[in-house]
Amino acid sequence: MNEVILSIAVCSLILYQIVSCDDVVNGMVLIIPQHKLVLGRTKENFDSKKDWKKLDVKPFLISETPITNTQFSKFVSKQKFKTEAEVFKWSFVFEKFVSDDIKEEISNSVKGAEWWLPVEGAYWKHPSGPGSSAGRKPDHPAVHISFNDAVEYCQAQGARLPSEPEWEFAARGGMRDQQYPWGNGYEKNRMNIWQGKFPKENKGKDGYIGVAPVKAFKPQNPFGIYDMIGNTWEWTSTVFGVDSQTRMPQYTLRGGSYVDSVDGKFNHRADVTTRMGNTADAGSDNIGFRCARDATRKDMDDRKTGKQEL
Ligand SMILES: [Ca+2]
Ligand SMILES: [Ca+2]
Repeated sequence: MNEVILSIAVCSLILYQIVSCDDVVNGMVLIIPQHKLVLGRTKENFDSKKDWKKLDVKPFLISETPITNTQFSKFVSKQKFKTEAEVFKWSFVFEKFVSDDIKEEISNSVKGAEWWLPVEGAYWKHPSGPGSSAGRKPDHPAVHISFNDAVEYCQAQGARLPSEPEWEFAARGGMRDQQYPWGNGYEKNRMNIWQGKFPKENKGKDGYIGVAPVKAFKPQNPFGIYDMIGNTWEWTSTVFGVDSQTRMPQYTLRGGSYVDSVDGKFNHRADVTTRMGNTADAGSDNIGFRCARDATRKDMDDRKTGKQEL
Protein backbone atom coordinates (compact mmCIF):
# COMPACT_ATOMS: atom_id res chain seq x y z
CA MET A 1 0.00 0.00 0.00
CA ASN A 2 2.83 2.37 0.80
CA GLU A 3 4.27 1.78 -2.64
CA VAL A 4 0.94 2.65 -4.23
CA ILE A 5 0.71 5.91 -2.32
CA LEU A 6 4.30 6.77 -3.17
CA SER A 7 3.63 6.12 -6.84
CA ILE A 8 0.59 8.41 -6.84
CA ALA A 9 2.54 11.17 -5.13
CA VAL A 10 5.49 10.93 -7.51
CA CYS A 11 3.26 11.02 -10.59
CA SER A 12 1.30 14.03 -9.39
CA LEU A 13 4.35 16.06 -8.48
CA ILE A 14 6.59 15.46 -11.45
CA LEU A 15 4.39 15.04 -14.48
CA TYR A 16 2.71 18.44 -14.45
CA GLN A 17 -0.25 17.25 -16.55
CA ILE A 18 1.83 15.87 -19.42
CA VAL A 19 0.69 12.38 -18.58
CA SER A 20 -1.67 11.16 -15.93
CA CYS A 21 -0.56 8.01 -14.14
CA ASP A 22 -2.13 8.27 -10.74
CA ASP A 23 -3.50 4.76 -10.60
CA VAL A 24 -1.84 1.51 -9.73
CA VAL A 25 -4.59 -1.10 -10.08
CA ASN A 26 -3.84 -4.67 -9.10
CA GLY A 27 -0.17 -4.30 -9.95
CA MET A 28 -0.83 -2.37 -13.16
CA VAL A 29 -0.15 1.29 -13.79
CA LEU A 30 -2.73 3.33 -15.70
CA ILE A 31 -1.09 5.53 -18.32
CA ILE A 32 -3.07 8.19 -20.15
CA PRO A 33 -0.87 9.67 -22.88
CA GLN A 34 -1.29 13.41 -23.33
CA HIS A 35 1.15 13.72 -26.20
CA LYS A 36 2.26 11.62 -29.16
CA LEU A 37 5.04 9.09 -28.77
CA VAL A 38 8.09 9.64 -30.94
CA LEU A 39 9.12 6.00 -31.14
CA GLY A 40 12.88 5.49 -31.11
CA ARG A 41 13.98 9.12 -30.78
CA THR A 42 16.75 10.20 -28.42
CA LYS A 43 19.00 13.26 -28.28
CA GLU A 44 21.41 11.43 -30.59
CA ASN A 45 19.03 11.04 -33.52
CA PHE A 46 16.95 14.10 -32.74
CA ASP A 47 17.52 15.68 -36.15
CA SER A 48 17.15 12.51 -38.17
CA LYS A 49 13.66 11.30 -38.99
CA LYS A 50 15.06 8.10 -40.40
CA ASP A 51 14.92 6.06 -37.21
CA TRP A 52 11.76 7.25 -35.55
CA LYS A 53 7.99 7.43 -35.96
CA LYS A 54 5.37 9.73 -34.42
CA LEU A 55 2.45 7.72 -33.03
CA ASP A 56 -0.71 8.11 -30.98
CA VAL A 57 -0.95 5.79 -27.99
CA LYS A 58 -4.36 5.19 -26.42
CA PRO A 59 -4.80 4.98 -22.61
CA PHE A 60 -3.63 1.62 -21.30
CA LEU A 61 -2.57 -0.23 -18.19
CA ILE A 62 0.76 -2.02 -17.89
CA SER A 63 2.28 -4.23 -15.17
CA GLU A 64 4.40 -2.16 -12.82
CA THR A 65 7.09 -4.89 -12.83
CA PRO A 66 7.97 -7.83 -15.06
CA ILE A 67 5.94 -10.92 -14.13
CA THR A 68 7.71 -12.59 -11.21
CA ASN A 69 8.36 -16.23 -10.41
CA THR A 70 5.68 -16.04 -7.71
CA GLN A 71 3.10 -14.71 -10.17
CA PHE A 72 4.06 -17.19 -12.88
CA SER A 73 4.04 -20.09 -10.45
CA LYS A 74 0.42 -19.35 -9.46
CA PHE A 75 -0.59 -19.29 -13.14
CA VAL A 76 1.17 -22.59 -13.83
CA SER A 77 -0.52 -24.29 -10.86
CA LYS A 78 -3.96 -23.00 -11.76
CA GLN A 79 -3.80 -23.65 -15.50
CA LYS A 80 -1.56 -26.75 -15.38
CA PHE A 81 0.49 -24.82 -17.91
CA LYS A 82 3.65 -26.14 -19.54
CA THR A 83 6.09 -23.64 -21.06
CA GLU A 84 7.76 -24.21 -24.40
CA ALA A 85 11.16 -24.63 -22.71
CA GLU A 86 9.66 -27.63 -20.88
CA VAL A 87 8.28 -29.06 -24.11
CA PHE A 88 11.65 -28.60 -25.86
CA LYS A 89 13.39 -29.92 -22.71
CA TRP A 90 16.16 -27.30 -22.86
CA SER A 91 16.83 -23.56 -22.92
CA PHE A 92 19.77 -21.12 -23.11
CA VAL A 93 21.58 -20.22 -19.88
CA PHE A 94 24.46 -17.77 -19.58
CA GLU A 95 27.68 -19.79 -19.08
CA LYS A 96 28.59 -18.26 -15.72
CA PHE A 97 25.48 -19.70 -14.11
CA VAL A 98 25.87 -23.23 -15.46
CA SER A 99 27.41 -25.73 -13.03
CA ASP A 100 30.62 -27.50 -14.04
CA ASP A 101 28.82 -30.87 -14.05
CA ILE A 102 26.27 -29.62 -16.55
CA LYS A 103 28.94 -27.88 -18.65
CA GLU A 104 30.79 -31.17 -19.09
CA GLU A 105 27.76 -32.67 -20.82
CA ILE A 106 27.32 -29.84 -23.31
CA SER A 107 29.09 -30.27 -26.63
CA ASN A 108 27.31 -27.82 -28.94
CA SER A 109 27.22 -24.04 -28.84
CA VAL A 110 26.05 -21.06 -30.86
CA LYS A 111 28.76 -19.60 -33.12
CA GLY A 112 29.48 -16.03 -32.10
CA ALA A 113 27.52 -16.37 -28.86
CA GLU A 114 29.33 -19.28 -27.21
CA TRP A 115 28.50 -17.88 -23.77
CA TRP A 116 24.87 -19.00 -24.19
CA LEU A 117 24.78 -22.70 -23.36
CA PRO A 118 21.88 -24.98 -24.31
CA VAL A 119 21.05 -26.56 -20.95
CA GLU A 120 18.79 -29.60 -20.69
CA GLY A 121 16.11 -29.14 -18.06
CA ALA A 122 16.42 -25.32 -17.90
CA TYR A 123 13.03 -23.57 -17.72
CA TRP A 124 11.38 -20.95 -15.52
CA LYS A 125 11.33 -23.21 -12.44
CA HIS A 126 15.00 -24.14 -12.84
CA PRO A 127 16.44 -20.97 -14.42
CA SER A 128 20.07 -22.18 -14.49
CA GLY A 129 19.14 -25.83 -15.12
CA PRO A 130 18.74 -28.79 -12.74
CA GLY A 131 19.79 -27.88 -9.19
CA SER A 132 18.72 -24.24 -9.50
CA SER A 133 15.35 -23.10 -8.20
CA ALA A 134 12.96 -20.24 -8.94
CA GLY A 135 11.50 -20.98 -5.50
CA ARG A 136 14.59 -19.35 -4.01
CA LYS A 137 14.02 -16.28 -6.19
CA PRO A 138 10.31 -15.51 -5.73
CA ASP A 139 10.65 -11.83 -6.63
CA HIS A 140 12.86 -12.33 -9.69
CA PRO A 141 11.32 -12.02 -13.15
CA ALA A 142 10.16 -15.33 -14.60
CA VAL A 143 12.64 -16.21 -17.37
CA HIS A 144 12.90 -18.75 -20.22
CA ILE A 145 9.46 -17.45 -21.18
CA SER A 146 8.65 -17.62 -24.89
CA PHE A 147 6.39 -15.14 -26.67
CA ASN A 148 3.74 -17.88 -26.86
CA ASP A 149 4.01 -18.56 -23.10
CA ALA A 150 3.73 -14.83 -22.34
CA VAL A 151 0.62 -14.46 -24.51
CA GLU A 152 -1.04 -17.34 -22.63
CA TYR A 153 -0.17 -15.89 -19.22
CA CYS A 154 -1.51 -12.42 -20.06
CA GLN A 155 -4.71 -13.84 -21.59
CA ALA A 156 -5.38 -15.80 -18.40
CA GLN A 157 -5.25 -12.48 -16.50
CA GLY A 158 -7.72 -10.83 -18.90
CA ALA A 159 -4.81 -8.90 -20.40
CA ARG A 160 -2.40 -9.06 -23.35
CA LEU A 161 1.19 -8.20 -24.13
CA PRO A 162 1.96 -4.49 -24.51
CA SER A 163 2.51 -3.27 -28.06
CA GLU A 164 5.96 -1.85 -28.74
CA PRO A 165 4.68 1.77 -28.70
CA GLU A 166 2.92 1.18 -25.37
CA TRP A 167 6.07 -0.35 -23.93
CA GLU A 168 8.22 2.58 -25.03
CA PHE A 169 5.69 5.15 -23.85
CA ALA A 170 5.68 3.48 -20.43
CA ALA A 171 9.50 3.37 -20.38
CA ARG A 172 9.84 7.07 -21.21
CA GLY A 173 7.83 8.13 -18.16
CA GLY A 174 6.10 10.99 -19.95
CA MET A 175 9.39 12.57 -21.06
CA ARG A 176 10.42 13.13 -24.66
CA ASP A 177 13.68 12.47 -26.48
CA GLN A 178 15.55 11.23 -23.39
CA GLN A 179 17.88 8.25 -23.49
CA TYR A 180 16.81 6.73 -20.18
CA PRO A 181 13.48 6.51 -18.35
CA TRP A 182 14.78 9.04 -15.79
CA GLY A 183 16.56 11.45 -18.16
CA ASN A 184 19.69 11.65 -20.27
CA GLY A 185 22.49 10.55 -17.95
CA TYR A 186 23.45 6.96 -17.16
CA GLU A 187 23.01 6.07 -13.49
CA LYS A 188 24.37 2.72 -12.38
CA ASN A 189 21.97 2.39 -9.48
CA ARG A 190 18.89 2.54 -11.72
CA MET A 191 19.16 -0.60 -13.86
CA ASN A 192 20.83 -4.00 -14.07
CA ILE A 193 23.28 -4.25 -16.98
CA TRP A 194 26.92 -5.47 -17.35
CA GLN A 195 30.01 -3.62 -16.17
CA GLY A 196 33.40 -5.02 -17.16
CA LYS A 197 34.84 -6.98 -20.08
CA PHE A 198 32.16 -9.18 -21.60
CA PRO A 199 31.79 -12.17 -21.38
CA LYS A 200 34.43 -13.14 -18.79
CA GLU A 201 34.47 -10.22 -16.36
CA ASN A 202 31.38 -8.73 -14.76
CA LYS A 203 32.28 -6.26 -12.03
CA GLY A 204 28.64 -6.05 -10.93
CA LYS A 205 28.94 -2.38 -10.03
CA ASP A 206 25.16 -2.09 -10.11
CA GLY A 207 25.02 -4.80 -7.43
CA TYR A 208 24.08 -7.78 -9.65
CA ILE A 209 25.99 -10.09 -11.97
CA GLY A 210 22.91 -12.05 -13.03
CA VAL A 211 19.17 -11.46 -12.93
CA ALA A 212 18.03 -9.15 -10.10
CA PRO A 213 14.72 -8.93 -8.20
CA VAL A 214 12.17 -6.81 -10.09
CA LYS A 215 12.27 -4.11 -7.42
CA ALA A 216 16.02 -4.17 -6.85
CA PHE A 217 16.10 -0.52 -7.88
CA LYS A 218 13.64 2.29 -7.30
CA PRO A 219 11.04 2.96 -10.02
CA GLN A 220 12.82 3.95 -13.22
CA ASN A 221 10.57 6.90 -13.98
CA PRO A 222 7.75 9.09 -12.64
CA PHE A 223 5.13 6.50 -13.68
CA GLY A 224 6.30 4.40 -10.75
CA ILE A 225 7.22 1.58 -13.12
CA TYR A 226 10.08 -0.81 -12.35
CA ASP A 227 12.76 -2.62 -14.28
CA MET A 228 11.88 -1.61 -17.85
CA ILE A 229 15.48 -1.10 -18.97
CA GLY A 230 17.98 -3.84 -18.12
CA ASN A 231 17.64 -7.05 -16.09
CA THR A 232 15.52 -9.05 -18.57
CA TRP A 233 14.29 -8.40 -22.10
CA GLU A 234 10.52 -8.09 -22.34
CA TRP A 235 8.25 -9.37 -25.10
CA THR A 236 5.89 -7.04 -26.95
CA SER A 237 3.09 -7.96 -29.34
CA THR A 238 4.69 -6.03 -32.23
CA VAL A 239 6.15 -7.96 -35.17
CA PHE A 240 9.86 -7.23 -35.62
CA GLY A 241 10.50 -9.01 -38.91
CA VAL A 242 11.17 -12.48 -40.26
CA ASP A 243 13.87 -14.85 -39.05
CA SER A 244 16.42 -15.09 -41.86
CA GLN A 245 16.94 -18.84 -41.48
CA THR A 246 13.57 -20.27 -40.49
CA ARG A 247 11.39 -17.60 -42.21
CA MET A 248 9.28 -17.58 -39.03
CA PRO A 249 7.95 -14.23 -37.78
CA GLN A 250 9.96 -12.51 -35.07
CA TYR A 251 8.43 -10.43 -32.30
CA THR A 252 9.94 -7.34 -30.74
CA LEU A 253 11.71 -7.51 -27.38
CA ARG A 254 12.49 -4.32 -25.53
CA GLY A 255 14.73 -2.95 -22.79
CA GLY A 256 17.92 -5.05 -22.93
CA SER A 257 19.10 -7.29 -20.11
CA TYR A 258 21.83 -7.96 -17.56
CA VAL A 259 24.35 -8.83 -20.31
CA ASP A 260 23.95 -5.50 -22.13
CA SER A 261 26.17 -2.44 -21.93
CA VAL A 262 25.94 1.27 -21.33
CA ASP A 263 27.65 2.15 -24.63
CA GLY A 264 26.87 -0.76 -26.97
CA LYS A 265 30.52 -1.90 -27.10
CA PHE A 266 29.24 -5.41 -26.45
CA ASN A 267 25.73 -6.79 -26.91
CA HIS A 268 23.07 -4.03 -26.92
CA ARG A 269 23.27 -0.50 -25.61
CA ALA A 270 20.62 -0.42 -22.89
CA ASP A 271 18.26 2.55 -23.17
CA VAL A 272 14.63 3.43 -23.92
CA THR A 273 15.04 2.65 -27.63
CA THR A 274 16.84 -0.71 -27.32
CA ARG A 275 15.09 -3.42 -29.29
CA MET A 276 15.64 -6.79 -30.92
CA GLY A 277 13.54 -9.53 -32.49
CA ASN A 278 13.17 -13.22 -31.79
CA THR A 279 10.86 -16.03 -32.85
CA ALA A 280 7.73 -16.78 -30.82
CA ASP A 281 9.18 -19.98 -29.35
CA ALA A 282 12.53 -18.51 -28.23
CA GLY A 283 13.59 -18.29 -24.60
CA SER A 284 16.67 -17.81 -22.43
CA ASP A 285 17.58 -16.82 -18.89
CA ASN A 286 17.41 -13.12 -19.78
CA ILE A 287 13.95 -13.06 -21.41
CA GLY A 288 10.79 -12.23 -19.46
CA PHE A 289 7.66 -10.14 -19.98
CA ARG A 290 4.95 -7.97 -18.50
CA CYS A 291 1.28 -7.58 -19.46
CA ALA A 292 -0.93 -4.68 -20.52
CA ARG A 293 -4.56 -3.99 -21.37
CA ASP A 294 -6.67 -1.21 -22.85
CA ALA A 295 -7.93 1.29 -20.27
CA THR A 296 -11.69 0.98 -19.91
CA ARG A 297 -14.17 3.77 -19.27
CA LYS A 298 -14.41 2.41 -15.72
CA ASP A 299 -10.64 2.71 -15.25
CA MET A 300 -10.82 6.33 -16.34
CA ASP A 301 -13.92 7.13 -14.26
CA ASP A 302 -12.55 5.43 -11.16
CA ARG A 303 -9.38 7.47 -11.50
CA LYS A 304 -11.42 10.70 -11.47
CA THR A 305 -13.52 9.69 -8.49
CA GLY A 306 -10.79 7.90 -6.58
CA LYS A 307 -12.84 4.69 -6.40
CA GLN A 308 -10.28 2.36 -7.91
CA GLU A 309 -9.51 -0.82 -6.03
CA LEU A 310 -5.95 -0.76 -4.86
CA1 LIG B 1 24.58 -6.02 -13.37
CA1 LIG C 1 13.50 -5.15 -18.30
